[in-house]
Amino acid sequence: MSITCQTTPKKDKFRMPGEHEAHAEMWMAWPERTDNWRYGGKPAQQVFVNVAKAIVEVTPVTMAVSAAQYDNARRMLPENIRVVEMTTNDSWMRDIGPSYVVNDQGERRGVDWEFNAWGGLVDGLYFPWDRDDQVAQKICEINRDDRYRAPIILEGGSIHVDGEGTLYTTEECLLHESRNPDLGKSDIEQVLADYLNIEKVIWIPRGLYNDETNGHVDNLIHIVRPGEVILSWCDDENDPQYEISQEAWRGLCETTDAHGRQLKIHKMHIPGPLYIQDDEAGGIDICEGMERSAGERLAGSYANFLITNQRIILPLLDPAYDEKAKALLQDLYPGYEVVGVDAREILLGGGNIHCITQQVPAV
Ligand code: KQY
Repeated sequence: MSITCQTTPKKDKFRMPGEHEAHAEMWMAWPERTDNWRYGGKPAQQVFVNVAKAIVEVTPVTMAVSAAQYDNARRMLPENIRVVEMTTNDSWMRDIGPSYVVNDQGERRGVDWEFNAWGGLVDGLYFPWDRDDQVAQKICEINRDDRYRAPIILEGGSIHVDGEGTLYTTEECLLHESRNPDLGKSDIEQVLADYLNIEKVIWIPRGLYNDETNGHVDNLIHIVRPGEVILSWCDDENDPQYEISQEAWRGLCETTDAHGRQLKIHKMHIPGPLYIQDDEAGGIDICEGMERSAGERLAGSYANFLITNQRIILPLLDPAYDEKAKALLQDLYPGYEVVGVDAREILLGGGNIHCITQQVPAV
């Protein structure tokens, strides 16, 4: 049974744990949307398999798959990955799955945000998005977890929490006219405090350059541990990312977290710059919302990695920077295993490994 709670996590003393805390399970969704993934999602499906395999060695994985793709996915995925039939509009589980909260009594509940495909009718990426909006509820039902339906439009990739009261986000996304135009900064902070039980929001002005999500924070930074973050960096003054990273750096240097800690910031150079190549622009259906032409700048970032049960799944995106990114993570996470997965195909769909996964915390 899964009850829809009429209270809030804060009232009920639930909090959202940090990604570095223990996970019971990981959810993903199978790519097949022909206007987002080239060649009917066939190349992307293989990469999703690779990501799932890298995760399942440390955390059980469930893949949500359409009826049409069930046989194919079941055949492509190893038997230790659970495949469940579920209708979705696309495959960005970070954004459509529940943000889980936990309490000190070992209970877990899902927070189910409203979803409008990154901007609804203003600048959303596709229409309709109703099946995606149902995914968090369906996962809570399958997991027998109670659920809160939160009263704002929000995607999981637009927030990072440290589990100790601090939430990071970008103004570009959460204050965008296409999300919650009737709410101001303090209204949004109040909803985040009520539904995730955080005490402080750190607002970063902008997300990664040319990110079609309106600047999701999970493409710009990652929390290493409370009080410590990785920031996507760019040394080239002529690259538009340069000023975005400088601005984020200045803001993060000047602020403190919910515990009054000054932040330790680690710079992680972005790959590339990366662009859609001629041969990568073929095999994809036309769509009004998503720009997939040759020459389009890709929002590539190593910060879009996933932490799960002492393992880091790192997107490999550029031989010129991959090893440096891996070495930095190895250094920052002693005792963790850093596993790289070639992730360009996910990037061509507009996101990366963090965006296609959603953890269920262990309780
Ligand atoms: O960054 C994410 N969390 C999702 C990216 C969505 C891209 C849709 N084409």
